[in-house]
Amino acid sequence: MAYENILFTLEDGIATITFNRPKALNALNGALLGELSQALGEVAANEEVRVLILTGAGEKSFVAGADITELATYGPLQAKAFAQQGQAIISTLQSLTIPVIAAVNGFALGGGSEMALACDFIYASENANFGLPEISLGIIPGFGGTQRLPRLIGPNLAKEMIFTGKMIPAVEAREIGMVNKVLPSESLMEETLKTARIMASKGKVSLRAAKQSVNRGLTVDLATGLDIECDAFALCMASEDAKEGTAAFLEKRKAAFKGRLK
Ligand code: CO8
Repeated sequence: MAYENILFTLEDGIATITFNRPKALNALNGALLGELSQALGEVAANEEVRVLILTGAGEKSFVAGADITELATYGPLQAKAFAQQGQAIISTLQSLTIPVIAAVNGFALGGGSEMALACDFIYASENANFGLPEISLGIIPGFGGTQRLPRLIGPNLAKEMIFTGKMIPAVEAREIGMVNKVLPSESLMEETLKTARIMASKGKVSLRAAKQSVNRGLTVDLATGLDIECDAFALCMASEDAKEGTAAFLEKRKAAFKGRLK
C-alpha cells in the first residue's frame, strides 16, 4: 500500500517505519495513525519480517506528540475515540511477536515518547529529548504514558516527568533506564541496524518465545513468570531452530536459522 504520512521499507528481513511529517515534527494526526495501523498489520502478516525499527524523518524529531492542531478541535467524546485509537495501535505495536527498536532521532514528546516506550528498547541520538508535556496543555498522557513510563523507570521519576512536563535529554533518559544507547546522530541508524541484523540472524521461534516470556512475565508474579518461561523453553526445543542451533554448536559451525515458525 502507498503511504503519505509514513515511509515503509523492508530489507533483509528488517522493516523500517519512518514517521514522515517533518514540517509538523512528525506529530501524530488521525491520517498518520491510520497508516501506522495498516503498516503494523503488514508487518504482523509478513513472515519475512524479523525485526522492526521505528524512526522519524528529518534531523529534529522522532515524534513531537499528538497533532495539537487536531487535538484542539476535539470534544470529550472525540478525545476518547482518539485516545482509544492511539492506545489500540500502540498496544498492537507492543504485542508484535518480533523485536521492535525505536531509533529516536530528536524530540520524542507526548505520544512520541509513548510510542517509543511501547517498543522493546530505545536507541537515541545525542540530540534526542524525551518528555510527557501534556500537563502544560491542560491534559494528561493518553497513549499509555501514565502506565508504561512508571513500569519502566519507577513511579517517582515518572510522576516527576508527568507532573512537570519537563523534557529530559537522551543522556539523562539513559541514566534512568529509558534508553539503552545514546549515539551521534549520524550513526544512530547504522548502529540500530547492526543490532537489528544480529537479532534477525537468530531463530524466529526462540526470539518470539523470549519476547513473550519477558513481556508476559512482567505482568505476573515470579512463580507464574517462571512457569511461562518453562513452557516457552520446552516449546523452543520442538523447533527446527533449536535442532539447528544445538547441532551447529556441536559441529563447531555458525547456525543457519531458517526463520520458520516450526
Ligand atoms: N502538533 C502539531 N504541530 C506541531 C507539534 C504538535 N505536537 N509539535 C510541533 N509542531 C509544529 C509547530 O507548530 C511548527 O509548525 P509551523 O512551522 O507551521 O509553525 C513546526 O512543527 C516546528 O515546531 P516549532 O517551531 O515549535 O519548533 P521548535 O524547535 O521551536 O520547538 C518543540 C520544538 C519543543 C517540540 C515544540 O514544537 C513543541 O513544544 N511541540 C509540542 C510538543 C507537545 O506538547 N507534544 C505533546 C502533544 S499532546 C500528546 O502527545 C498527547 C498524546 C495522547 C493524546 C490522546 C488524547 C486524545
